Amino acid sequence: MHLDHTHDGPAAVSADATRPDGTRRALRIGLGGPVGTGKTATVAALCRELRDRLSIAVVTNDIYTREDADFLLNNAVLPPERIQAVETGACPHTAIRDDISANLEAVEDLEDAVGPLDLILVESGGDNLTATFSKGLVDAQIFVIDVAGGDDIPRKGGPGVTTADLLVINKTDLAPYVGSDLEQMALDAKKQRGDLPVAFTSLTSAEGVGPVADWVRAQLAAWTA
Ligand SMILES: Nc1nc2c(ncn2[C@@H]2O[C@H](COP(=O)(O)OP(=O)(O)OP(=O)(O)O)[C@@H](O)[C@H]2O)c(=O)[nH]1
Ligand SMILES: [Mg+2]
Repeated sequence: MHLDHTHDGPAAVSADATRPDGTRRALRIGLGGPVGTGKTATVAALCRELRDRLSIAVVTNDIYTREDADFLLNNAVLPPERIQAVETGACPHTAIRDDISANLEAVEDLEDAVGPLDLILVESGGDNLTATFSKGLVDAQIFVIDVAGGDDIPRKGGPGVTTADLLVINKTDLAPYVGSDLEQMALDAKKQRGDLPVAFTSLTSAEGVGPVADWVRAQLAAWTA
């Protein structure tokens, strides 16, 4: 497992980095990626790892349900008032890229209701390799894939794999069972992403979400600098 630290600050520092009252708003980080790769599990683990030192809130996106928000609530990763669900009703990427109004409203509502916040995590509904967040919604984005989806996914590219500020390759514990070659995945990811960082994670292991949490802390340090 490794994390390449060559890329430090939020890729796009939005012009609207302050709230109407002049205070700095929370850093907004989006998590996207194909269905079932571990986005909600990553959000839950990040909340557990960071919540003692940071003021955090989460927005989840599901197509027809509040399944992911309910998972976070049932697992008590944050108090209920810090978790908001958006039901997209259509392909998830439309709500994070094309018409971001429902998600923007959710992040702004959270800042008003439980702010000041340091960090808002926005989880997209599971989608395909082309799904990315509008820079008007988030300041940085994480793309989560897993080893069980096939070790050729980094090679297949697409904007999530090639341009996300952090690529997470999750479920490394499953690699031996599905015949995925982690070294080849690392080489292919490097070829697609150049110096952009890649984190290999297994949320069932002791190290768990650590590399992603370190990256989030670095983003926050740059945001607040
Ligand atoms: N073995 C293993 N299972 C994992 C890991 N991370 C997540 N899972 C499991 O993978 C399944 C899907 O995880 P989720 O976090 O719900 O995935 P998701 O990307 O949020 O899924 P959608 O929101 O439906 O797209 C769950 O059963 C998790 O417990 C991991 O590192 N290793
Ligand atoms: Mg999810």
